[in-house]
Parts: sequence; structure tokens; C-alpha cells
Amino acid sequence: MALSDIRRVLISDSLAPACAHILRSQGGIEVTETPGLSPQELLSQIKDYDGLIVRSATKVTSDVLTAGTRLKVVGRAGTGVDNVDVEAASKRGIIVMNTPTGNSLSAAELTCGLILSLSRQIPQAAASMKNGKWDRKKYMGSELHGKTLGILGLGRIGKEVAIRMQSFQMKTIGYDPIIPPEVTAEFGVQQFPLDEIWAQCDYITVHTPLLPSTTGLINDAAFSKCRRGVQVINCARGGIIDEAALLRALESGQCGGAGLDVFTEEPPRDRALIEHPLVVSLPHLGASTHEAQNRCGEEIALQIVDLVKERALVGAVNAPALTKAFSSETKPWIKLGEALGRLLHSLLPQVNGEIQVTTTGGALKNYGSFLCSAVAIGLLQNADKKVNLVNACFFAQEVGIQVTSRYSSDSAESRLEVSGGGLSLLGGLSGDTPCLIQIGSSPFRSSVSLKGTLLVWTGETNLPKLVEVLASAASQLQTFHVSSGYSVAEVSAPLSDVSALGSCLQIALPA
Ligand code: 9EZ
Repeated sequence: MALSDIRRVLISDSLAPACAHILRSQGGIEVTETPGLSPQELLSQIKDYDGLIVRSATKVTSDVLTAGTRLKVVGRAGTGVDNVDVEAASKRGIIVMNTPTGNSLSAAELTCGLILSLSRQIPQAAASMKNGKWDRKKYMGSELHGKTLGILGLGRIGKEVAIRMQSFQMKTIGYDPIIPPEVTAEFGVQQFPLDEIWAQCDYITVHTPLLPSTTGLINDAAFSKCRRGVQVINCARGGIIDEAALLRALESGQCGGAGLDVFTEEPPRDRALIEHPLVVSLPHLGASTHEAQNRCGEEIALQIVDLVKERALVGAVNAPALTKAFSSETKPWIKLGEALGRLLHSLLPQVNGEIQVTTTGGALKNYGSFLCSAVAIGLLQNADKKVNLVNACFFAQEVGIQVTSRYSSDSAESRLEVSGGGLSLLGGLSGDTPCLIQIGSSPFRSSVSLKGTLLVWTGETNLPKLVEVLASAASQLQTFHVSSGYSVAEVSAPLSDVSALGSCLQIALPA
């Protein structure tokens, strides 16, 4: 049931042999490789597997994820997760991971290849030779030396393109909304506001994800701000350069050439761009190198082995909460979050609306997001669902609970407070053991270990009665804690009936 319990993995696309080898030899995983499985075959076989690894051919639909009742992880050997229904996976608590870096050098090299192809019309000239021609006038080109290359998106791929094209003495400028100018300056890219990029460039290449904000990043308005004859390259995702706008710009001469490895529809049915003489197009070959395929196959396997061994969660795209949940520093805080969530649910079974998770102490500053998920797991303890750190907040939302976090610098001590329904629980760690420090405004004289079976009372406790009930249930009293409003007993075995103990709640926590 644990997300790391991965015994059988299906590889349903053609992947580098290193992938299965690593899963078997390092992860002790049973691997089935069946490239070319039909959607029906995949639907009928997926129920036997804990993990599914794909490249681009397999479409991991909501139906596949539903049929995969054992599935805990879907791995994509490559950049992006276009062929995986990530939202459906998240709802089912299935981790989706990819290998964002394995293809970077191949994508960057292909981009450089297209820039060189455009500058001298190499593909067109080569094709004319094959057609028996010797056309030396038609293929007069331009040097890259001294020209300006605009790079939109300055992550790993944009950076590698910059470094390579600098060796042709191109001036490299660019824009990225996230990567700071000081960082890109170190690899020789001066950043400008997007608006100031267009008019400076002889070539523009895009290296962004496909998002609403980057769809049509190069559109009619952008082309109109460019130099006449600007050349554009898209080896990233179809649609970042608006295809209709590109065709208009090519026809008017505003665009002097385009290198395209990706299309909004693949394969493209609309052939207008592909047939244009100034367009060099490729059938999505960015990642098609032996090295990139080996790297991605190896990386996805190593990431799954790390998950199996609970060493780390690398490359997950839908589990920000989980990514940090694998370190030994965070695991006890997750246990605390779950325990406080469960305690709050036990004290206030009908609690809903906003549940606020407050962290204090520098060490917990960035823990808010996944501690929300941990608290949500605790709150949903009795829900009849497969709740985990991937989908807990989603299920909480469904039953009208919003778990939100904030960080407070009020205290230097590492503390986790969970408040909702007018009640607040304050917890911390004693070593690696989650502890309850305070309920409401009344601290316990010594904090309560949140493990095993707890009995919680509001107000007075009839101790002789407790001793009697415990004795008849062969359960021992291990600790007893009182605050001004609550009493908590830790007992060695659960009681079948607590009704004799007044307003007493029994709460079962992990050992
Ligand atoms: C947007 C971007 C780059 C860009 C890059 C990334 C989220 N995001 N947006 C416009 N990672 C250039 C222009």
C-alpha cells in the first residue's frame, strides 16, 4: 500500500535496456517489457503492476490509471509528461515522474543544427543536389558571426544553446521570468524585458515549457516588433511559435526562415509551413539520440529505485509534498502532521472549512506545503479512500476542507500548530517522536508522545475507574498527562469500550 512498495513494473514502450537492467539489479524489481502494447492490452494487463514506465507512444489515460488498481508510479523517460493524464493520476494518489534533464544536450545540439541549417539553407541546398542541380546563386547565405541570437527560456537547454552558439561569436541575449540575470550573465546571456528583445535579434529560439503564458509567445504582435527577415527556431513544444502567424510572417518576408522540430499537431496534417521553402522541419527529433535515450532510460530507473529504497523522490511532477517527504529530517514532521490531523478529526469529527497549519522555527520555513498534505491525511483517516501525500489535499477539498499553511517567525522553536473548528493543537518533536505540547491554550506539564493508543478526556478523569477498565482489558497505563482542560493517557493496548470512562475518546496512532 505504501507508495514505495513497488515490486512489479511494466515498460510499455521501447526503452534503453539499461532501464530494465537497473530496475532488476538495483531495485530487485520484477520487470516486464512489452513495447507496442495496444491500448486494450495495456488496460487488461496494468492491474498486475505497481509501476508503469513509458516514453512517448503509450497514452496513459484516466482509464489506464483506473484499471491500474495497484499503480503507485508512472515514469516517463523524457522531458514533459504530455502523454500522461497527470490530474487523473494525482486524484488516484499515483506519482508521475519524468526525466527533465536527460534530453537537454540533445535538444540543445539539434537547435544549434537548425540555426546553422537556416543560416546557409543547408537542407534545401542538399536536397537540390540530390535533385541533380548545381544551384550556387540560389543558396547565398549569411554568417552567424556577429549576429544576435535571442533565447526565450534560459533553463538547461537555453543555457547549452547559448554556450554553443557563442563559439560562432554570436551575441546571446534572452529572457526568462524565473532565472535571475546574474545567473544567466555567468553563461554569457544578457537579459532584457521581453519587449526589448524582439528588435535586437537576427535569430530567436524558444526553450520554455508549453503553458498558457508561452502559447503563441511568438505571434503576430511579436513578429511585427522583429527585424525584417528574423529567423525563428522551435525545438521545445509545438505552439510556442504561433503557426498561423509564422506562415503569415514567412509569406510577407517579415520572417526569413524557420527551423521547426515540433508542431501543435503531430504529425501535422496542415502541410503549409512544412512545404514553405524557408522552413526546415523535422519529425520531433530533439530527444532522438542514443545518448539521450540511454540517459532517460537510466534516469527513470534510478528514480524509481530511489523511491523503492525510500532514499529520495526525484523528478516527480505531481507530488511537491512528497518530494521533501523522503529525507530523515522531514519524516518525523510528516508523522506529527498526520497525528495532529488525526487528533483534530477525533476531537472534532465534523470539522470542515479552513484548517490552518502554522509552522515556526527556521527549519520548518519551507515545510508548509507538504505538512498540509500530512495533516490532511490525518483528517481523512476514516475516509473510505486511498489517501496519501499525493492526493490528500484533493480529497480534503472534496469534503469541504481547505488546509492552508503559513510560517510564523514568532517562535524560534520548531513547532507545528494545527487549528480549525475553534480548536488548536500544538506539536513538536522529542527526538524523532511526534509529541503533543498543547491543546487549545492549555499546555501539558510534559508533552504527550503521539504514538500507540491514546485516551483523551475533556475535564475531570475518574482515575480509579480508568485503572479498573484497563485491568479488565489487560491494558496497562503507560503515561498520564494533564493540562488545565484535557487529560491524555497512553495505554498499552486498545480498549473495546470506553463508554465507562466518561467523555473519553480513544485514538489509535502508528506505533
Ligand atoms: C516565458 C518564459 C520564458 C518562461 C520560462 C518558464 C514558466 N516559464 N516561462 C516567456 N520556465 C520566456 C518568455
